[in-house]
Amino acid sequence: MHLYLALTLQVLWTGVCQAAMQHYPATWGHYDVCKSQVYSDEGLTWDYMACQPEAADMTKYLKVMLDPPNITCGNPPETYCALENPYMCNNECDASTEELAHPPELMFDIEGRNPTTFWQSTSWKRYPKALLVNITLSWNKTIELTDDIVLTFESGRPEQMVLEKSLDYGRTWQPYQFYATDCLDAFTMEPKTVQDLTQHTLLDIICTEDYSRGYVWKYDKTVRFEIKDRFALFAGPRLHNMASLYGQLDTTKNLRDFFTITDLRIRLLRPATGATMVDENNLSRYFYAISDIKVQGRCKCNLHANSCVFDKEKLSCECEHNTTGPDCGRCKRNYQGRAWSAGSYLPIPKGTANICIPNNIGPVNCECFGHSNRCSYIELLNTVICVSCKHNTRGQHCQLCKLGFFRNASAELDDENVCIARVCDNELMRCQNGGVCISNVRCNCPSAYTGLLCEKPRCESGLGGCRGADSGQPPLRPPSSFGPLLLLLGSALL
Ligand SMILES: [Ca+2]
Repeated sequence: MHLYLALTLQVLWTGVCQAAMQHYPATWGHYDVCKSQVYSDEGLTWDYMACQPEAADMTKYLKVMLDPPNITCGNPPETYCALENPYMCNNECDASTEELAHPPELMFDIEGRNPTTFWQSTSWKRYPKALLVNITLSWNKTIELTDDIVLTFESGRPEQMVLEKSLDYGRTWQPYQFYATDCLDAFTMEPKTVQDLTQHTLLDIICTEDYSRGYVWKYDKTVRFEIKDRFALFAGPRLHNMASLYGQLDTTKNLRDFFTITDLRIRLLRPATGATMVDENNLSRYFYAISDIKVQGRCKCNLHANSCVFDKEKLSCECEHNTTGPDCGRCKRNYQGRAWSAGSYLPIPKGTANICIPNNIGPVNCECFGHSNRCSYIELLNTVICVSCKHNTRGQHCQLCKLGFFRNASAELDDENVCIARVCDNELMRCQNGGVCISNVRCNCPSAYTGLLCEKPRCESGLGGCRGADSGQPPLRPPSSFGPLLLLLGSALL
């Protein structure tokens, strides 16, 4: 029997997390512990489990870059007009005055203040030349998105924009979603919404008019990339079946990659104009302003770490399972006894850790005769043992029977019935009244006795030995070795 000490360890782990950097309330359950100590037949050992860091606010760890670099307003100072009222031009931007400056970091500060703080671009002075701005968010680390990306625009939402992602630190880019008041006109794409997607089309890149159409900026300022709606295609409407999503993520690399990024790029292509015609006489009405960007995610550690540290401006996983690298993406030196592989989400709730094992262990022998599919590496003994042997088995390879169970001589080692609770045993003389134990399964009783252990006298007419069985009294029990003799004697006397 294994005694799990996971709870104690979790407490210890929490301490480690806090010391390292971050610890967030568990929201997704499971996978928060990489290993726990277990008592097995071989003594105190480690049991390894797939694990991952908690989801967190990832905007704390990014670098933001604007292109063109001088696109932020205020140098030289400018005066802006309200989009809905060209005669209301009291909005000043001056980079040299803190209260009037709108630098990029104001997209990531804590909101809730009044008035809101925001980044703002220069105005559309060079109309009709397009007012283009790229905002690049870089983590220098692969992260997995866990919630919607939400951009909050302080003036109108852009009439055209593209959200892009990179998986290779900004070398190559792919679109995530197109946004336009008119998708056909802007990108020659049919307008769609996330609700049009199915499990089969989840990876399709769509153009949506949901976040651009209609001039209602006062009420709706957000532009979203809907992560949770996409998750829900597998996990159900309230994400109640994450196991199903995890199962898909385990087996479908494209799906995993879809939610994985190292960088995001917001390409602003055309600001809100509020009307069909751009007012060329008052271009100070047209600009971009973003007050908040939300990116929730977690460090990608390939299910080999449950914490991630931010040190020297860089995120990296605190790798377990003898793995290493910023994403725990390879085996440590001297632990390359088998090919690296990511931990697996399945089976729920523990997943399979797929730990790296030492070089000198020889061929990996997670051989458990079909009584377990999980092995644990014991560093002290430099050996791999089966964990959680089923079918009443135990031992390094589940090759022994648990206490109280006996080897079924008629079954092979990989038979589910290899260990059975037993009836008898010749050494302990458990068969009574001279019975003989046959293959530990049954007692071969002398003719005058019956019962599992030959404990009952046989109640045949003319035999007086089972008197008590009829009267409800306990039968008279002669000493077992004399039983047959006395019975013979009794019958001779009658
Ligand atoms: Ca802000």
